[in-house]
Amino acid sequence: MGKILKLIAIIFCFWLTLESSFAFAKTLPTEINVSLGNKAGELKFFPENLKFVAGQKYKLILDNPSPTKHYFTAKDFADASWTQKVEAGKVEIKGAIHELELKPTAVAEWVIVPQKVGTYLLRCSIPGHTEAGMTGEIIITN
Ligand SMILES: [Cu+2]
Repeated sequence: MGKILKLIAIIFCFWLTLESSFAFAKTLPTEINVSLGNKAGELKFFPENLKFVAGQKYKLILDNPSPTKHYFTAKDFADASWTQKVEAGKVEIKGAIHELELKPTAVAEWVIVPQKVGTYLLRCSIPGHTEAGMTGEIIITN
C-alpha cells in the first residue's frame, strides 16, 4: 500500500515537472537574428526577409557588425505589432517603438508580438542606404 502511494507521488511529481516546463517553453519568445550591414560594409539586412506569425511572441535580436551606423526602420510593421520592450545595454525601454538606430557593434533586443497580417517594408533610413538596397520585407501571416 505504502509502495503504491509512493509510486503515485513520484508519477505525480514527474507530471508536474513536465507540465511546468511546457508552460515555461510556451512563454519563451522565438528568437530571430537580424544583422544591419556586415563587416565588409555592404548596405543590406541579413536576412532581408522576415516572417512572423500573428499573435506569437518574438525576440528580434538586432546587431550592427558594420563600420557605420544603421537604422532598423519598419514603421508600419511596428504599428501592426505590440511591443513589449526593447533592451539595449542595461536599458530596457517600454512602449511603442518605431525605429532603432544601431551604432557599430551595437546590439538591441526587441520583444514584439506581431498582430496584423500583412506585408511591410523594412529599410535603413540613413540618407542613401535605402537607395543602395538596404531594404527588406517583413511578412506577418496567420
Ligand atoms: Cu544603413
